[in-house]
Amino acid sequence: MSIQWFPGHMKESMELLKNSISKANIVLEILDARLPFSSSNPYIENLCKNILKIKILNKNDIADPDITKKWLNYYKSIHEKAIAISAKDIKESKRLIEYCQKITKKNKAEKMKLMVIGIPNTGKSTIINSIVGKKVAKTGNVPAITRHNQRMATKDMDIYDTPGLLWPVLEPKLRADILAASGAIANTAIDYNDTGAFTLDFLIENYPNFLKARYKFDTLPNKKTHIIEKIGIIRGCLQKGGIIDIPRTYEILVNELRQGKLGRISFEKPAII
Ligand SMILES: Nc1nc2c(ncn2[C@@H]2O[C@H](COP(=O)(O)OP(=O)(O)OP(=O)(O)O)[C@@H](O)[C@H]2O)c(=O)[nH]1
Ligand SMILES: [Mg+2]
Repeated sequence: MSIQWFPGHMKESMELLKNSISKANIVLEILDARLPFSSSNPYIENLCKNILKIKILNKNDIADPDITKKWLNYYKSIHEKAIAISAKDIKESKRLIEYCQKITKKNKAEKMKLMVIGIPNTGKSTIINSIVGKKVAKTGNVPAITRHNQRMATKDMDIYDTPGLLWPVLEPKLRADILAASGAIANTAIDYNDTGAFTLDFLIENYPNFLKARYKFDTLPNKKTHIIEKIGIIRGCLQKGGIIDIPRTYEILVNELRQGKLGRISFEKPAII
């Protein structure tokens, strides 16, 4: 089943962003460090052609550290400014601001005007709270928490929070599957049987030891159905008559992966390293 999610507020916000982006002297494009390519909105790339833009690989604490290093090397090789952080750590936001100051040191007199943009649920509002040092923006672990632009001012800078933006057609399917598994797409637009099956295949292929450790397998069964059934039993997903509730089990698996409970994983590597 194809996944599509482009609610009305995103269309409006994209229009608004086109008109307001010039207020910024630095755009912080907040990516999910586990999926730097898939979480980069192609429309945003186009909007920022004439503005200083920094790619922020956030949620680095739950991304595969070796792969994040490869992404940073890749961006360096194509002369794209990028930094990996974990916004929940205030020290990391300080490092981000120092990085912005270093890049713009020629215009120190000019107040920094940061526009924080990206797809849903990548941690835009969390980064702002961390920079400002108090909870000025609403956050949450589901996508589309921020619905309107919001300006925050400190003595050194203006920061604009913006709603997470996807694009009208999520293609190819692999990209939509990665976005869904990461938590960028609303639950209502996802079939957990599909997203869970994608997630399980991905883990079997790329992080089998994480699966083994988390769900206590001595060896991973060859059959995928046996793996998901055991996870279902461990997590108590049983219906009447002892039947395992597979969709519920897939949902739990996806949520545990999203929270980093299986370990630090990345969905994609740069094409050229
Ligand atoms: N592990 C981890 N979680 C993070 C990090 N930054 C943010 N989060 C979590 O990610 C979820 C989304 O954070 P938000 O700041 O609301 O994300 P957003 O990009 O503003 O989301 P929208 O407004 O919906 O577009 C929350 O549960 C945060 O606690 C991080 O660096 N590491
Ligand atoms: Mg937000």
